[in-house]
Amino acid sequence: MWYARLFFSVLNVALCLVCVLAGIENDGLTSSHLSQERKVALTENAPLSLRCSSIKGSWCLDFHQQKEVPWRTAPRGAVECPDNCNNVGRCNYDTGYCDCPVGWSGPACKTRQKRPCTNTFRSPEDNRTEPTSHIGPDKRDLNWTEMGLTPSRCYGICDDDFGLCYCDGPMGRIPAPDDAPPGTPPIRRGRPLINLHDMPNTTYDGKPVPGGAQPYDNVYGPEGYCNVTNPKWIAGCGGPEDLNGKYCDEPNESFCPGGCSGHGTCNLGFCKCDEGYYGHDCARRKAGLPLLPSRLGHFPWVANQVHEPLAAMEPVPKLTRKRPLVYVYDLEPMYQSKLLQYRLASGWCTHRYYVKENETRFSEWCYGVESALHEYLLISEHRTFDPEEADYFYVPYYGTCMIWPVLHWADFPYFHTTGGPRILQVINMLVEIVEWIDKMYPFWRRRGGRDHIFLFPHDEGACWAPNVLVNATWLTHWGRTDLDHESKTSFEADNYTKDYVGWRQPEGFVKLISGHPCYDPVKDLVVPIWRPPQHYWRSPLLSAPAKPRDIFLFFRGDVGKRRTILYSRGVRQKIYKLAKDNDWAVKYRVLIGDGSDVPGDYSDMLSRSLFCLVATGDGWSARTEDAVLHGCIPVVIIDGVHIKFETVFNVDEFAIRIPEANASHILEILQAIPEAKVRSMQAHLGRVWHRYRYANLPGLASELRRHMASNFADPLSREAADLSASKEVRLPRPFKGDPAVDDAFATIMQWLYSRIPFTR
Ligand SMILES: *[C@@H]1O[C@H](CO)[C@@H](O)[C@H](O)[C@H]1NC(C)=O
Ligand SMILES: *[C@@H]1O[C@H](CO)[C@@H](O)[C@H](O)[C@H]1NC(C)=O
Ligand SMILES: *[C@@H]1O[C@H](CO)[C@@H](O)[C@H](O)[C@H]1NC(C)=O
Ligand SMILES: *[C@@H]1O[C@H](CO)[C@@H](O)[C@H](O)[C@H]1NC(C)=O
Ligand SMILES: *[C@@H]1O[C@H](CO)[C@@H](O)[C@H](O)[C@H]1NC(C)=O
Ligand SMILES: *[C@@H]1O[C@H](CO)[C@@H](O)[C@H](O)[C@H]1NC(C)=O
Ligand SMILES: *[C@@H]1O[C@H](CO)[C@@H](O)[C@H](O)[C@H]1NC(C)=O
Ligand SMILES: *[C@@H]1O[C@H](CO)[C@@H](O)[C@H](O)[C@H]1NC(C)=O
Ligand SMILES: CC(=O)N[C@H]1CO[C@H](CO)[C@@H](O)[C@@H]1O
Repeated sequence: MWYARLFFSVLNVALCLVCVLAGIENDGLTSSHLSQERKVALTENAPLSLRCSSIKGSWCLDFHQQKEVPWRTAPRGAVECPDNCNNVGRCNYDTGYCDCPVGWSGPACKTRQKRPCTNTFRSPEDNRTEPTSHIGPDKRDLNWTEMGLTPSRCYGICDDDFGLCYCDGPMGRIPAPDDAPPGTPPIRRGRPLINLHDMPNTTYDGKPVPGGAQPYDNVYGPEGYCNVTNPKWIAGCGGPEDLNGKYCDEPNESFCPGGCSGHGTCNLGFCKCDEGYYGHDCARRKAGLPLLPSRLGHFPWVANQVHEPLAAMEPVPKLTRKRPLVYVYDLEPMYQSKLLQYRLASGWCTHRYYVKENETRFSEWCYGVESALHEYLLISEHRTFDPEEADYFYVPYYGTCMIWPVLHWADFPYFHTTGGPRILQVINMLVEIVEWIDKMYPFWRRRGGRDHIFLFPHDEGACWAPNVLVNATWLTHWGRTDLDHESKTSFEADNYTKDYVGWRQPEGFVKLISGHPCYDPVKDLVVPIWRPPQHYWRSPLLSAPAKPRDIFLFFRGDVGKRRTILYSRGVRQKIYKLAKDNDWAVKYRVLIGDGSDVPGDYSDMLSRSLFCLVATGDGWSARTEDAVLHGCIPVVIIDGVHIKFETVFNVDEFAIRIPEANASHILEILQAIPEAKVRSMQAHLGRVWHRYRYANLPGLASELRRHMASNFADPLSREAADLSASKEVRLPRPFKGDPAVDDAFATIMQWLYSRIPFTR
């Protein structure tokens, strides 16, 4: 078998490189269409035959050949808000609505909205709207030693707007006086104490504190973290993104989508706009006022991640532009920016975050598309501020952010109930959002909601989308197609099939969400998962030296060792066991297992793999992306579910599908695939792989170019170049082209263009 020969040749590569070359040549690899691959680099100016190759349907050509529309200057509002939003909120001059930051709510941001640092684990039936606070008027916990292990317990001074704990004492927090004007910053911010493992395990007099982990003195002793400038022990600084430095007491930049456009200041996700600027990214200018230059240039560490929103520019940047035009709602902050403020853990909820020295990191947060797509749209040429010319309305709610680092951290926020599965929070949030949009704007009903876009990045995607959204356009990670679906998660807190009856929803929630499939291949799109550049840094897609694909079949990840059989529909477990019991690693170079079974650099191993297993986890699997981004042929064992972009590419040209019932035959099925077919699949992968990555935000693109340059400088690259100059072809070929061209976002926009007529 040719792959076995290849494998053994590679083992002997040092001895007999020629064997490899000869072996491959003999396999008749010089098919002429393959040798035409990627002679031309992929750039904005590349011919459409290249840019639109390997595509299903005409969406790509249609997009490029459309008649562009005139680019008009943005309309500007001048509707005043009540009482200037109490000088603490942000007035939306289109609607006269006050957007309030944490700590405040109500029509003029005059109502206090507390988030005390306790988690009392209220009974789900407790329908009081105000949490019962155990925080005294001096912001100290009244009885913290008695409450046991809860995430936001404070053993210092509580910031009860954010629900964030700080040190007491000399390095501690001094809140603003009670009678200070709204929004007054604390007298001293202090060092944060947010991790449970930073909590002392005794009181000062030795009484044990359940759940505490640190000796009292580390925190509050004579050389304690909260007591002296240079403590002998340092608490972790992974909390609020805007605190950095060795002792976590130096303020720093934090993520706001679009970086507040250079017309506002970011407060952990909420933009406080400069006078006369408005909108959640401060992009808009009140009518009658002159435009001011964006201040982004004063903050190079922000300016290298985003640029000024093109839609706000006057004069307009170009005479015409391409559709689709997308209006991004300024949502009530509770559905978006307040959730960022409540998350209190950098790297969560966002695709990028700032670390020491204002440096940017791209996050491993697997739901990162939530903030990434949002930020893309804010600065995209497709954005419009004019709802009348908009083809689509994007609703930038942060549902996965709510589920993960916000929910159950403290007593607030909740959506109607504290009980039930955690996805119920997002279900209720979405129902509320539609009511809110419908009250604030006339656009929801105008086209039956069809031109509204909602993103569903959670594990089982839009399976639990409330019925009120059925007409809308869904972008999801989970392409399950059956109508009568049941949740297949192994994680009870995400089980959307098990009903929950609370006092606000005496009829349960299941009837709110049932009757629609998880995804409709006609109106919805399965979009790639966020993968940061470092995740595929050794891929030939980033010009890394193309290596022989000496791993026949690869999977590294959770193989269900500590899971129920529901996990992965049993597929990962089954194949793992087969591989282990039958010694596939040694016999066939099949590497399946978790990190302890299969150690090594993940990106490097994917680059060396011929086939890569794609099986579910609790819902979607990011393995399609991992495979495609490394030029490895995805082997999909997920029945009845579309993989990412299945409706826009002929995925059968570059992916293998095996029925779940046949999972145990995986080896023989793959071994039986003729070599020519494998080569052809690899060649097809080479034409689409760049569309599976998010690469065209300014900071992302430069990070990717940096990886490409350093990979290219790798001495091995020269060896690879020599090899490809010879007859050997290591497919897919290393990528030649610009990361900014035709990435996942561009692909989504191009597809959306083709859908416009159907939303009318
Ligand atoms: C809370 O629930 C009780 C019944 O459990 C009900 O009598 C009461 O009116 C509810 N309170 C509010 C504020 O809705
Ligand atoms: C906490 O302390 C307050 C005030 O001392 C007391 O009223 C309350 O019962 C205590 N709660 C618990 C759960 O110990
Ligand atoms: C450390 O700070 C706490 C809180 O202010 C204080 O009670 C304690 O006396 C201080 N300990 C030392 C050794 O300075
Ligand atoms: C507190 O933690 C320290 C270090 O982990 C440990 O040595 C000590 O025994 C703990 N004290 C209590 C009361 O648990
Ligand atoms: C970080 O931000 C501050 C501005 O507040 C600036 O003075 C400093 O130079 C920045 N540091 C770097 C490394 O960019
Ligand atoms: C969906 O669209 C249909 C047809 O326009 C309309 O009758 C229906 O009310 C819409 N459903 C929802 C939930 O908006
Ligand atoms: C989800 O709920 C359904 C209906 O109650 C049940 O049959 C199924 O076993 C549940 N799944 C999990 C993982 O708990
Ligand atoms: C399962 O695999 C075997 C070969 O391994 C093949 O003969 C059979 O047709 C496959 N069944 C399905 C449903 O694909
Ligand atoms: C904007 C801001 O406050 N930046 C700070 C980030 O952190 C560095 C040191 O950690 C400070 O020097 C900057 O002023």
